[in-house]
Amino acid sequence: MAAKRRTAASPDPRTDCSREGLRKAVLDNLFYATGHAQENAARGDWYTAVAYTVRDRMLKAWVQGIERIAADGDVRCVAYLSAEFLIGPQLGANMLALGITEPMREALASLGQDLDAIVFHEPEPGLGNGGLGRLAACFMDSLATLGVPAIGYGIRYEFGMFRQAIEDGAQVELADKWLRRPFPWELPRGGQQYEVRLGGKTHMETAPDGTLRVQWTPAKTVTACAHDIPVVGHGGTHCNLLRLWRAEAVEAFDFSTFNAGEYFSSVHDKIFSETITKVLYPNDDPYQGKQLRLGQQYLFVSASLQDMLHIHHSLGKPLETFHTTFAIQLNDTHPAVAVAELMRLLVDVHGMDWDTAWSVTTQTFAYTNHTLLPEALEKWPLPLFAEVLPRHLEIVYEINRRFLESVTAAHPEDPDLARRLSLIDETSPRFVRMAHLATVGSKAVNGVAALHSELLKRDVLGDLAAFFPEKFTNVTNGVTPRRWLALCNPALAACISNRIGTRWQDHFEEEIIRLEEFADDPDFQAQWQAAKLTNKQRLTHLAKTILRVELDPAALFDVQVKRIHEYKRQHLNVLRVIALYNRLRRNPGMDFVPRAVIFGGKAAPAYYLAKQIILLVNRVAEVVNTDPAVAGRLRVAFVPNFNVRSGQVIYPAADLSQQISLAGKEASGTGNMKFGINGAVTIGTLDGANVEMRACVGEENFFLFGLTTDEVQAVQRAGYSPAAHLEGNPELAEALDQIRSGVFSRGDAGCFRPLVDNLLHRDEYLVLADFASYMDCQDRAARTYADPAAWTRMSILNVARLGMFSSDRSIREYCRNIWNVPVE
Ligand code: GP0
Repeated sequence: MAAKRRTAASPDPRTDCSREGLRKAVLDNLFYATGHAQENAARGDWYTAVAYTVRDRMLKAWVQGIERIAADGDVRCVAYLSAEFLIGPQLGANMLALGITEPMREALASLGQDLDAIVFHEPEPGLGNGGLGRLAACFMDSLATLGVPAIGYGIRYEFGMFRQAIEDGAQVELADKWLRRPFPWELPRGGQQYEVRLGGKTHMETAPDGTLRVQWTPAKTVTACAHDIPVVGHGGTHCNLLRLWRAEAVEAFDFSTFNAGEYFSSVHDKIFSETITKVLYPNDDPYQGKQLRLGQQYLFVSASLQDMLHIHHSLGKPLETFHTTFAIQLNDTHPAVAVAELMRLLVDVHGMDWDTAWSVTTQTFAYTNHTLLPEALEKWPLPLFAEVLPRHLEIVYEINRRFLESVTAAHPEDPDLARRLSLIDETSPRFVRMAHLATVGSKAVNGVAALHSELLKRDVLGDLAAFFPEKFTNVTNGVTPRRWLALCNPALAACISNRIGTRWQDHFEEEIIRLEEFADDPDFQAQWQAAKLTNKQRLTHLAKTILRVELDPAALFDVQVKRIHEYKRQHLNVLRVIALYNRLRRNPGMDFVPRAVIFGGKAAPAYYLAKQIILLVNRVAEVVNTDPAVAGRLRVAFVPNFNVRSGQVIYPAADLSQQISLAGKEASGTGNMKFGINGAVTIGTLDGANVEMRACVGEENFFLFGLTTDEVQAVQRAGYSPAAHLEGNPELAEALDQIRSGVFSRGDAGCFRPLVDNLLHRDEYLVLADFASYMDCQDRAARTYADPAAWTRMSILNVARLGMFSSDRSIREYCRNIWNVPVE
C-alpha cells in the first residue's frame, strides 16, 4: 500500500503519460539528450527530445517483448525475412499506438511548440522501394497489434531509397542521408553480432568423430551487427522487434598489413566490408543481378538464421525442433538463399544428417511471391553465385539432385518436366532459379491477391504448382488502418469515430462496416465532405508551397501515386489528360467537371522509359496549367519524392484512385487499399486486389474499364497491333501526334520519340487497346462526381466495405493457414 501511494504521489518520470509528466520529460530530454537549453533548441532538437520521451514509454513493453521471445519456447515466433522494411516516420505512429498524441500536443503547446511541425520534421527511413517493403511494415504493425511474437529481420541500409528531385521536369536522384542525425528509434545491440563468410573454396575434412564434413574456407569474413527498432502494437501493450543488420569489418584494421606499411590496403578492406549494407538497390520489380546484391541478401539471411539458432539454443530445445520455435516467412525470393544457409548451418556446422535437416528446413520456411512479371523473377548466374557462395552452390546442387530424382520417379511419362522444375536454368548462361529454391524449400507458397495466386498456379509457377499442389495458397494483402487511416487522416478518423466509436482502429473489419447505414444520412454526408475538403486543402497547400501549382479544392482530385512502370500505365493516364485538354481547348465553353490530376512516384534510375514518362507528365503540366483556355479547370501536378510521409498527405485528399495497370500484371497493389479506406473511389482494371475490392464495395461503387486477363492473353496470342487502335479514335491519334511533334517538349520533336515509338509499334502493356474504354469510364466518373450526394454515398460505402483489406486480416490468415501460430 505504501509503495502504491508513493507511485501515485510521484509517478515514474520515464513512464508518466500525463500532460505535465510529458512536459517535464521533454524538457529533461531536450537538455540531457541534445545538450540544448529551451531558448537555443532548434526544431531538430525538439524532435529528438520528443522522440526520446516517447521511446522511454515504449521500453518496458519492448524489453518484455524480447523476453517473451527468448523465454517462451512454446509459442512459435514469426521471423519475417525481408530485404526491405519501408517503415516510414515513427514518431506519430508510436504516439498513436501509446495513445499519448493529445497530451503530448498539449505539453508541447505549453512550451510554445507545435507537435505537427515536429512530427513533420522527422527524416524518413526509406528502407524499401515501394509496395513490397511497405507491406512488410504493415505486417509488423499488425503482428504487434495482434500480440503475435515476431521479429522482422532485414538490412540497415546506410542510404535508403534515393530522394527524387525534379529538375526542369526530369527526375534527378539524390542520396538519402537519413542517418545524418542519430536515428532515435534504434538500439545498436553489441551482444548480437555474427560473422558472415563470403567467397573462397570448399574441401572435405575428417571430423574428430571420423565422419567426413565439408569445410568452407572463405575469402572474406564480415561482421553483421544488429540494430533493433521497436514495433509497438496498438494500445502499447505488445512490442515486437525489427532487427536490421549492418556490415562491419571484422577487425577495423588488419594490423599485420598495417605494420608492413600497407596502411591503404588495410583500410580498403574495411571499406569493402562496410559497402555491403551501404545502399538499397532502387529497383522495384525487375531485379538486377549484381554481386553486391547477393552479398546483401546473404549477409542478412545468415546473420538472422544464426540469431534464431542462438535463441532456439538458449531455450534449451534440441536442434531437430527448430521449426517449433520459428516460422520463417520469405518476403519474395530476396532471402531465399536462407533455404541453403539453414541446411549448411544444420549439416556442416551442427553435424545433423541431411534428411533430418531437410525435414526441419521444409517445415520452417514459407514463401510469398509478389510478381507476375517473368523478368522480375530472381535468377543468379552460376559463376557469380559460385564466387560469392561456393558452399551454397554445392548445397543447391544436392537439393536439386534429390528433388529431380523424385520428379522423375513420379512422372516418368514427362521426361521434360525435370528440366522445367530444376533449380538450375540450363540455358546458357546457366542460372540458379531462386523462386524454385524457395518453393522446394518451403511448406507453403502464397500469392498476394486471389487473381495473382491463380495466375501463379496457372502460368508463372505452373509446373511447380502442379507438382506441389498442396503448397500453393493465397493471402490477399492488407494495409494497417492505424497508419493509413487513424494517423494520416485525423479529419476522417474523427468523423468515423463520432458515429461508431474508436474500436475500428484495431477491429477494422468488424467495426467499419457499421458505417454502411449512414451512407445516405445527410448530416453524416456533410461531415464526410467536410473532412475530405480539409484533406484536399492540406494537399493544395503542399502543392502550392513545393510546386507552386494552384489546385482548386473543389475540383475532383484524381490521383495516381506509385512507382513509375510501363505496366502500371502512367502514360495511359497522361494520354487521357491530353485528350481532356484538347476537348477544353476546342470548346472552352463546354460543361466540364474541374479536375486536379496528381501524379507521384519514382523511376528506377536506369529505367529510361519510366523517366520519359515523368518528363512527359511535367511537360504536359507546364502546357495545361498555363493555357488560358483551360481557365484552371484542369490542373496537373507531379509531386516529387513520393514516399510514406507524402503518401500520408496524398491518399486522404484523393477523390478518385487510379489503379489502371494492365490486367494480369499487378500482383496485388496496396496503394489501391490505402486510397479506398480514405474514401477515394477507384477507377481501375480487373487486376490484382482491385478484383476483390470491387467485389466488396459492389460494382456500382467502382469504375471499371479495360480488358480482362483472358482478353489480354487472347489479344496477345492473336498478334497485337497497337496502331490499329488509332483508326477509330481521333482523340488518341491526336494526343500521340502532339507528343511526337513537340507540343509538349517546347518544340523538340525528338524528345519523346522513344516513348511514342514504343506505344505505336510495341505497346507491350496494351495502353492503346484500353484507351477508349478508359476515356468512357472517366466520363462516367466525372458525371457521378457532379452529384455530390451520389459521390459521397459511394465514398462512404467504399470505406465501410473495405474492412477485409486491413493487414490484421492478412496476418490472421498467415497465422492460421501458414504459420500455425495462435491468434485471438
Ligand atoms: C513486387 F516483385 N512488388 C515485386 C517487387 O520486387 N517489388 C514490389 O514492390 C509489389 C507488387 O508490385 C505489388 O503489386 C504488391 O502489392 C506488393 O509488391 C506487395 O505484395 C505492388 O503493390
